[in-house]
Amino acid sequence: MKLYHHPVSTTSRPVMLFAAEAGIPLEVQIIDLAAGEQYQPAFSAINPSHQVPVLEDGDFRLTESSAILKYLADKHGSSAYPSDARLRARVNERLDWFNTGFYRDFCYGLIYPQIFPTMRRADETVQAGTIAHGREKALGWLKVLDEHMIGPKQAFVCGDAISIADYLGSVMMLSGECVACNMKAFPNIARWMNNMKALKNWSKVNEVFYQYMVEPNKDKALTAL
Ligand SMILES: N[C@@H](CCC(=O)N[C@@H](CS)C(=O)NCC(=O)O)C(=O)O
Repeated sequence: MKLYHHPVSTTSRPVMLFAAEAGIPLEVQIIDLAAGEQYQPAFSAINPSHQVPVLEDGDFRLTESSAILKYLADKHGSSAYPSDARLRARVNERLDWFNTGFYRDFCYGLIYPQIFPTMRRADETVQAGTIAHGREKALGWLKVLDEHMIGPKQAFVCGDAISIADYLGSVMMLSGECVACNMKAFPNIARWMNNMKALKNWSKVNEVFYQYMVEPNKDKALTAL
């Protein structure tokens, strides 16, 4: 199987991490997003949405990080995507929760407009409003995640067993380090993130993210939580 990805991409790293942890061999091809390779004809033919990740399994092509995680987990009979209907529905619920409101407000609202020049709003008032709105909404989502989804007892977002929702959600959560988010107010999230950071392949998969997204921003006065 082949994965088109980018080592910094928030939606590619969960797939890379899960595949590495589950021992799923992937041939990988980096699409240089910074150089606009996703808009070149060769990749546009692979994904007309111009986004990574994309998985190819023979003549079967699949986009969307959540769909790819489910497919890989199913294909390998991984316990990270249980077959029991209710357990699976819970994992799907968490995946959708991370991928919609949380990702939109935490990453695209609070963080990305501050660290990606292309996502910065041209008008300063609009920029400030976008960040303030994203921050306020993200605080609400984080409270739900901390108190209701993880809570004081669970190790992971669906219970004590790791699931593919943890892979997707933790990589999104890690984006908070770009603006130096302090997780003191969210002790259960902090504990969960430590569980994820203890995975054997965590550091290797997130190495380039730290190099290109955390390091260059660390001395800037950015809005965090
Ligand atoms: N919903 C998609 C989102 C994928 C996505 O946003 N990919 C970004 C990188 S994190 C991308 O390829 N961006 C390139 C572009 O939009 O130009 C998924 O979950 O896979």
